[in-house]
Amino acid sequence: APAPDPADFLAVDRSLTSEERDIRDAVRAFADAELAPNVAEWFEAGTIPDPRGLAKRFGELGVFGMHLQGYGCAGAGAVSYGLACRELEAVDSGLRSFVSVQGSLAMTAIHKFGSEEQKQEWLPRMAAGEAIGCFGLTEPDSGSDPGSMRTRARRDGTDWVLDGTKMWITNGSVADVAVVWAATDEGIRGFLVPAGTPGFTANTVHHKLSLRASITSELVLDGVRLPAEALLPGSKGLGSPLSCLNEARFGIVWGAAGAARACYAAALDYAGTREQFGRPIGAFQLTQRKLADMVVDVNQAGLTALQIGRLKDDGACHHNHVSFGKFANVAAAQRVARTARSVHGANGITLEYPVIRHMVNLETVATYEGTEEIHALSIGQAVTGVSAFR
Ligand code: TGC
Ligand code: FAD
Repeated sequence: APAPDPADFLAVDRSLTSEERDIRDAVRAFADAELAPNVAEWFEAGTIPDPRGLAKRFGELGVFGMHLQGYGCAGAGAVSYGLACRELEAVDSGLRSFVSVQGSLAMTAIHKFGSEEQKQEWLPRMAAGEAIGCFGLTEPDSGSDPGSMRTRARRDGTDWVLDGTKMWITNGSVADVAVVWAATDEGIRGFLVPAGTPGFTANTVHHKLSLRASITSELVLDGVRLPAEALLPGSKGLGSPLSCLNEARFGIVWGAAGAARACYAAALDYAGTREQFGRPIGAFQLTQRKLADMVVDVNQAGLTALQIGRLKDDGACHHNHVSFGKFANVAAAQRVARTARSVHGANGITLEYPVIRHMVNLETVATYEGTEEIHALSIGQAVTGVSAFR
């Protein structure tokens, strides 16, 4: 048998179909050509300078809502979508987030719970990147416990009136439409709030030290009056937004494996060229131990992602499987990023190398879409049958 390939130690690529490999290669080529050369600059600037232009390019690539059927979406399998997320997050978690929020959150909410008119109005344009969506669930006082939200939607005749504040909303200030979750007399329901609706404002969050190549916003809803058609008619209860989160969390399972792979690859490269004490640092036993730890984490994360992807393609993926993957793979990526940074010495704290950018991004990735603790509790509940959330 051939010796292991350092870039794919367990030869996991053998388990992919040729269609899956084609999608992976197309996204990787796009990422190498259009994202990787610019991302450090965007991160340093603390924004994506041309989000509309980038959205169009992602639309042309076909990654927005690529796992959805119809309405201009690609209808790809779960593993294919996961591979796309892995390639994007190998460049930067903020870029995978752009795609996750558009496709897995905003488009998925419309696809699952929208009326036919809402789907026709938004999904084809969002798939093409001509319209940007955001997903407003979190509030200043309601993060891990979204059921405690204070944003309220009340009926006034046939209209709805929304009041409240959403916080930490990716792409909120550049979105054409916000999917806003609000408490009603009938439980939590989703609403489509187009940008420019009177009483609706979005303010960009500044001074982030993580996920800087991503736009994060506060959404303020002050007596926002919406017609009856703004309600997502199929949405009912907290389970509706949570079912969208499963889709985005699935992308993170793969994406974290991509960030880990990129950090390991950078460290392997650096260890082979950087010399101290007259030898490449990769020749020292302690560095080899770091490389061994990293290659194990990267490959185990890849296997975890693939298994969860295969379960999803078979219709056998429970949301606790996704919690397992998010919990395991983000922690693995954090270990790898930190170790890779140490291999780079002083160079590892600069934007010349990708490692510290991934390392600080992963602080966000461990927090959003359910913190490490929330997913630990989901797994704990799954194995004991006892909820320890409250
Ligand atoms: P609980 O009583 O357990 O559940 C309420 C209803 O929802 C059902 N359910 C789920 N359904 C689908 N998928 C899931 N993952 C589900 N988890 C629960 C549940 O069966 C129940 O249904 P029913 O019919 O019995 O009513 O609710 P709880 O209030 O105890 O909360 C459970 C908890 C803590 C797990 C949940 O609230 C949670 O996941 N908290 C974390 C919040 C979170 O992840 N926020 C993310 C915001 S979006 C974001 O971060 C975007 S980042 C950008 C990017 O993705 O790149
Ligand atoms: P809290 O819930 O206040 O948690 C604080 C700490 O307490 C954490 O360590 C947590 O694990 C712990 N904790 C809470 N409850 C328990 C418990 N029961 N047991 C043990 N420990 C517990 N949200 C959106 O809706 N849309 C977006 O597009 C979006 N994008 C984001 C982008 C960025 C850059 C960031 C940072 C966040 C984004 N979020 C978004 C919000 C994100 O989902 C929340 O930050 C996350 O759910 C955690 O909520 P919180 O920050 O309020 O922390």
